[in-house]
Amino acid sequence: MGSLKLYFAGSIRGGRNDAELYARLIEKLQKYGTVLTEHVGSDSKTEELRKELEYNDEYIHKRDMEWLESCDALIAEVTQPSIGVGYEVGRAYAMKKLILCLYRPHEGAKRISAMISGAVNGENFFVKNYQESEIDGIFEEFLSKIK
Ligand code: 6IA
Repeated sequence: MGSLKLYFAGSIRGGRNDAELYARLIEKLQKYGTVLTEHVGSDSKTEELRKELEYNDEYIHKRDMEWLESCDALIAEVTQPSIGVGYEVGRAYAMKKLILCLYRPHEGAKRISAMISGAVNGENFFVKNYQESEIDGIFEEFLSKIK
């Protein structure tokens, strides 16, 4: 296992349609280091409900912002639009973090927000249109940017 600290962002209250995909992406990222936000991947519905009741929103926000501050890179799956993910991306951008937004074009997918695609700068903010079969190479290339 690598030693990077990675923050994975994916929709929770924005809709859990892609939760199982998030879990597979997180598993791949764990090859490179610690994924601080493992809970974004699929948990059972009862487990998610238990966590929602256990932690209040202020606690969740504070803990997630601390994790975001401490991470080496943010990887956000943005296909399922989520206010929380958009907020995390914006906060990470202000922190000058290395950011990869992953977008999966498919029939019925909402177009990616201009606030994401328009923020690409070739330096620390990247957006990648992808299919799941391409993800190993995408992670390899992106994470090689961290020295
Ligand atoms: O607006 P959303 O809920 O879709 O925002 C999702 C994003 O906010 C994720 O990338 C998370 O990092 C963060 N977030 C939102 N809710 C939680 C949460 N809830 N725990 C941790 N991070 C969160 C409690 C546990 C949950 C698995 C049900």
